[in-house]
This record gives sequence, C-alpha cells and structure tokens, in this order.
Amino acid sequence: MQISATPTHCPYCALQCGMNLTPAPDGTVEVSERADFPVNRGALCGKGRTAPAVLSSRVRLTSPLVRSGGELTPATWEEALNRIAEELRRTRTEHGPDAVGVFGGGGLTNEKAYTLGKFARVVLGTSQIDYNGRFCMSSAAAAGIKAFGLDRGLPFPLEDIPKTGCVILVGSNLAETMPPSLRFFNELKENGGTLIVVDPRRTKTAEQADLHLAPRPGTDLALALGLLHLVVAEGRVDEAYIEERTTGWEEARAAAMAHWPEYVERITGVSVPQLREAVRLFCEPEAAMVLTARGPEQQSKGTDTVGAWINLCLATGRAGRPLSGYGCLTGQGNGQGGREHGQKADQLPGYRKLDDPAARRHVAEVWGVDPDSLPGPGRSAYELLDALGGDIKSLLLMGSNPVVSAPRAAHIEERVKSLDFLAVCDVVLSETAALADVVLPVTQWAEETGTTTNLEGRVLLRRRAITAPEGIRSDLDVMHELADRLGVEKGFPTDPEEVFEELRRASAGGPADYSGITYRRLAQENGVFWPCPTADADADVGHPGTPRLFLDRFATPDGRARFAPVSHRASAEEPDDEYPVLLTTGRVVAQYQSGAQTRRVDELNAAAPGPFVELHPRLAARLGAAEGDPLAVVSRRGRAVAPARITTSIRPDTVFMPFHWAGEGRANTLTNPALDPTSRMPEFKACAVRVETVQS
Ligand SMILES: Nc1nc2c(c(=O)[nH]1)N[C@H]1C(S)=C(S)[C@@H](COP(=O)(O)OP(=O)(O)OC[C@H]3O[C@@H](n4cnc5c(=O)[nH]c(N)nc54)[C@H](O)[C@@H]3O)O[C@H]1N2
Ligand SMILES: Nc1nc2c(c(=O)[nH]1)N[C@H]1C(S)=C(S)[C@@H](COP(=O)(O)OP(=O)(O)OC[C@H]3O[C@@H](n4cnc5c(=O)[nH]c(N)nc54)[C@H](O)[C@@H]3O)O[C@H]1N2
Ligand code: SF4
Ligand SMILES: [Mo]
Repeated sequence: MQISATPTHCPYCALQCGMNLTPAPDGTVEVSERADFPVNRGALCGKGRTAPAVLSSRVRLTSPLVRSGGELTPATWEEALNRIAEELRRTRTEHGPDAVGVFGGGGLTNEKAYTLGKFARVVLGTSQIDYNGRFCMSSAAAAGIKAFGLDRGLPFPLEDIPKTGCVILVGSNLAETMPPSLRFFNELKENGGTLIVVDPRRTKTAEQADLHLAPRPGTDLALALGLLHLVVAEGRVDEAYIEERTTGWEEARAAAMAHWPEYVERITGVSVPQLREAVRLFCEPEAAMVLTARGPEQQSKGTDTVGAWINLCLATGRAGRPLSGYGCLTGQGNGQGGREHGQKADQLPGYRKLDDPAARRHVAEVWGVDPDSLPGPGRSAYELLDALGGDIKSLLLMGSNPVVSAPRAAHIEERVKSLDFLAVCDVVLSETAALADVVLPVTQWAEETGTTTNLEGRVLLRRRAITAPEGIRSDLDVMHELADRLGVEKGFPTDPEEVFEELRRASAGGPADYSGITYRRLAQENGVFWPCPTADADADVGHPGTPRLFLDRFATPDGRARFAPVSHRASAEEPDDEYPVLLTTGRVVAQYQSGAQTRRVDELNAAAPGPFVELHPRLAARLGAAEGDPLAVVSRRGRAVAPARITTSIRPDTVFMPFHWAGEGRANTLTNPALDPTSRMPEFKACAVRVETVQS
C-alpha cells in the first residue's frame, strides 16, 4: 500500500514552516520537504526537522497522572477528570469563581485557544485567565493598536521584504529564531536593499547587516527618538503624508527634538555618525520597513519603545504604503491567532474587547448565554501567576511552562507550589507539570487537526498525519469532558472543524474577522490572511483575505495613524555599585522556549547542551574568568550558575543568558518582573546583576 504524505506545518515557531509528514512503520512520522509553501519553500530548521522525536512514547506522557501520597501516579482518565472537576467545583463553592485561574499558551491552535477562553468564561465563570503571549509580543500589540487601531504582527507578507529598500530589524535574532526567514533578507540585499540590525550583541543576524547598532539593553526608546530627531534636523520628514494620514505629529516631534543625538549617544552607546548613517540608509530609498521582535518589546517601556519606532515610520511616510511599514515578528506557533480569540484577560473572540457591551452581546449570543453572565477583564499573566496561592486557589494550565519561562521564576515556582490544586495538560512532564496534582497527556501537532495563524496573519491548516497512541486525548476532549462534569453539556465540541465553524461566527464583524475562512478553503489555498469577512457566513468562497493592511486607511475611527507622544525613560533597574552589569536574555537556535519539548531531542541537546553566560573578554578578565568557568550571576531576585562563554560579540557592560533551561542555570531566576504599564509585559531584556566566579 502506498502511504501518502500529509502536507502540514511545524509545531514550533510563528513562521509555521510547511512540511510533509509520512507515517513510518514504528508509528512515528518522517518529515520531508514541502516546497509549495511560500514562507519556507521547503527549508526547515533543526527543531522542525526533529519535531517527530517528541512523538515518541520514550519522552512523552502516556497516561494521566494523579498525585497520591505525594507522588504523581498513573490513573485512568475517568479518575483524573473527575478529580479536576471536583477540585475546581470545590474552589468555586468555597472561594467564588475568580478563585479558579486559567493559563493558556500561544502554541495552542485557534480552536483550543478559543475553547479555553470560552471554558473560562462560560463553564468556570472566572475572569482570571491569561496566557504566555503576554510575555511575548504584547508590547508590540499594544503599540500597534494605539497607532493603527489594529494589531496584526506583519501588515504584509514576508515576500514583500526583498522588494523594499531598507529594513531596520530591532532586537530580532531571526538567523537563530526563524532561520528559513533569513532568505528574505538575503534577497533584499541581492536586490540592492540594505539591512540594519539593532542588537546589543553581534548575533548571527547582525553579522548579515550592512549596519549593526549595538545599544545598551533597554535603550531602544532613546535610540528611535534620536533617529527621529535627525530625520527632522536633516529635513527628511514627509509633511504631505503626515498631513494626509496621521494625527499627533506636533507632540511627537517636540518630544523627539528634545533627544539630541549626543544625548542619545550617551544613553545608548551608539555613536552619532552611526545614527546618521542609519537615518541615511532608512530614508534614501523609496520604501522601507521597521520590524521589531523581543529585544525592544520585552521591556517595562516596551509599548512606548515600539511606539517610537512606529513614529519613525510615520514621520517618513513609511506605513500603509506598498512595501513600507512597521511589523512585529511574532514568536510562537500560533502567537498571532492565540492572541485573537479570547484566552487573553481582556478579550473576546475576533480580537473583541471584553468591556465592550456590543462585543459581549455578539459573543454571548453565539455562545447561547446571557451577556451579563460573562465576567469582566482579569489580570495579566505575571499578575495572575503572582496571585497563585493568594486569591487564586486552583489553576488549569494548558500550553505553558511558567516555572522556567516566567520572570522571577523562583518566586513563581513558590506561588505554584502554594496552590490548593493544579491541573496541567501537556505532551511531556514539564517542570510545571511535575508540580501538578493532576497531569493530562494530550495529543500533539501531527496527531490532530487545527488552524494556526502565522506571523503574517496567514491562517493555516495543520493536518493530522498519524493516530495518537492509545491513552492520549486532545485538549478539546479534555475541555468537553470537564464542561460536561461541571454542568455544561453543550457548546464544547471535540471536532476541531466544528469549533472553527463557531469561531467564524464569533469573530464575524470583529477586528480579526475569520468568518470567510473555512477548512475547505484552507485545504485548497496556502493559507488565508485575516480579516476575511463574508456577507454570508455560509458562503464557502468569497472574500480573498487581506495580505496587506492599511493601504487606503488605518483601522482607527478617523482612518489616520496616531503618533505616540513618548520620551526616553530608564529601565526599572539600572546598574549600580552592588549590581554593576546588565543582564539580557534570549534564545539559541537549537532549543525552543522553556525547553520542555526540545530538551527531549538528542540531536538538539547535542547542539545546545545547557545554559551559559555570554560575556566580553574585558569583563571576563576583570573577573579572572576563563572560557567554561562556572559563573554565578546574581540579581535582586536570586542567583544562577552557568559556564562562561567569552566572546567579543557582546557589549562589555552586558551579559547574556538563554532561558531554555531549568535548575541552577535558569535565567529567569534573575529576571525582573517590572511590568509595562500598558501591555503588562515584564522586563525580560534588562536587569542589573553582579557576576562572580565560583570556586569549584
Ligand atoms: N530557536 C528558537 N526559535 C524561536 C524560539 C525559541 O525559543 N528558540 N521562540 C519563538 C518565540 S515564542 C519568539 S517570541 C521568538 C523570539 O525571537 P527573537 O526576538 O529573535 O529572540 P530573542 O533571542 O528573545 O531576542 C532577540 C535579540 O534581542 C536582543 N536584545 C536583548 N536585549 C535587547 C535590547 O534591549 N534591545 C534590542 N534591540 N535587542 C535586545 C538579544 O541579544 C537577541 O539577540 O522566537 C521564536 N523562535
Ligand atoms: N528570560 C526570558 N524569559 C522568557 C522570554 C525571554 O526572552 N527571556 N521569552 C518569553 C516568551 S516570548 C515566551 S513565548 C514564553 C514561552 O514560554 P512557555 O510559555 O513556557 O513556552 P513553552 O516552553 O513553549 O511551553 C509550552 C508548554 O506546552 C506544551 N505544549 C505544546 N503543545 C501543546 C498543546 O497543544 N497542548 C498542551 N496542552 N500543551 C502543549 C509544551 O510541551 C510545553 O510544556 O517565555 C517567555 N520567557
Ligand atoms: S523556523 Fe520555526 S516553523 Fe520553521 S522549522 Fe524552525 S521552528 Fe519550525
Ligand atoms: Mo514568544
């Protein structure tokens, strides 16, 4: 029998690379090239190529686990589900609905994220739901909504990048975090365009740049203001565009003029000639783009920082025009869709607001409930985790490993341990799942169908290629069973397409309108870009989708983009005598996020076996540290130990740690949970530390 390949998408990052999967005789699948998908044209990074290793029962959960006598022990589904329902009901009865928390993830499919948000509001009646996307792109989302009235990571497809004149890539190391996307930037350069990379480290991405600016961590806001100052001073402002398409210029201009290049040089460490060169490269071509990622966003001023970069685009007429614009490189597999359909604290499906009466009426009608029964907005991710064991007594967690990935992780670990009850759905026994009272083993990407929305706003169909091993059930199954046990028999289907049909209706008329998208269309097309409305919700083919946004007008009430009135401010924690060095954190190519999945893949562990502290030879010399020596990094939150990796590619005043590991080398033991006032994003990218050698 000829077994045919199933075209589908990678389980990991927001590029959502296309791949073909063919079942192997041992029950796993083989990955092969799928050249027809335009984002990666067959190319995959090592994580995507080795993703099937996590399907193996050697590394995954194979049975529900229930804690008894202090130990997690195998149990039946019936026992495990009954226990969860019982505990959640008990918490609700004793402490009220808001004592039950829900925490989701940007890796969950649209169907799961949608169902989780509905489950929290309709079944549990709790306002206390948020998700790990808050730690990811929330500052860019907040700034995008303020400026453009709408948040879609990229307002254009990646294939536009090679055709523009200049791209400023701010705090993205996409050569390691989205390797197949590097092709678009290489093509840009082949076409005569230029690439500017802003990163305190000379990363693999920065090595590709025509100009690399290496600011001190946490100073991108001042940098962007300094560039805008020069744009004005050099007469490069597009007055006609500002007049026609924007509001708020005078205030933004005045703020930028207070940021003299020499002042900005002092704050950022980027020299005035470099600032001038960046302005020249950005302004000379007809079209240009600014793309941000976690570097400037994961700061306690992330929203203002992204606002300042958007200001630069608006002042030069580089937004809402062909081949020009601002975009955010979203991170997780469904980082885009996962932020649209209601697992966020303040949100209803279709990117609607929970405090908007019309939105409540629309969604309540789709859900068949009274609008007044829907709770109001809840707390943001860090605030929710910080309240565990306080007023939140029980938690249902799906698609995140916060014990490794949340800021001030030792404290969060304590909060998790102080819960009355924790239930975790996962594919592996993550560090957080290991602390749970009940763990449910769920199906993975290759074993289930569902949609994701990639960083371009392209909705995709991930297809099931193999059957999950016996004893494993899907997240949708879990929510169906729990809803049933908690007295809601209808409205929680287990068939993803049925969920998607409801999501279409719930999103209809909202900012992220999916109503014109169907599984049938997704199976025929290489994804459909939202918004994709349709006059007739049953019509199968209609609206073509929207690859490019804002060309005629922005999504604000008056159609104009809004300048952000922003000025430089310091990070929440600046170096001092006691903690004289800046710590920043991020990723390496071979590990993914908290490492829960990729640390279970031999090939990836061989490439990236453990944590490290990257530091400049001058700092190493001052400490008397040699390559590989264990270093203790100490912040006001705690102490982590990892071997030294000495390199001239980092600023001498900064150390870098990847955050993929638990234990002694956990970077998040150190990080500062200072939150951005608008997005509630923690300051993962800048805190003050002391570095010490460790006597071994
Ligand atoms: N291999 C791998 N790929 C991934 C992931 C992964 O875990 N591993 N995760 C996925 C997800 S969810 C995300 S969000 C993306 C993240 O993708 P990226 O944003 O590219 O990843 P990071 O390494 O967190 O940060 C990017 C760069 O920001 C720099 N940086 C640090 N501080 C600052 C600062 O103050 N200003 C500026 N301008 N830059 C700074 C760091 O040196 C780093 O090189 O990657 C996705 N892809
Ligand atoms: N210091 C520092 N910390 C950071 C960052 C940083 O740059 N620096 N980046 C932040 C960012 S951008 C992000 S996105 C977060 C990510 O951090 P986490 O939220 O911890 O992300 P993952 O490690 O991807 O965790 C996903 C978990 O869900 C499981 N899982 C995968 N698929 C499914 C599924 O379909 N269903 C269920 N139920 N479970 C599933 C995985 O096995 C894993 O245990 O980390 C943040 N933390
Ligand atoms: S770049 Fe991202 S989507 Fe593509 S194969 Fe690697 S992890 Fe998967
Ligand atoms: Mo992320």
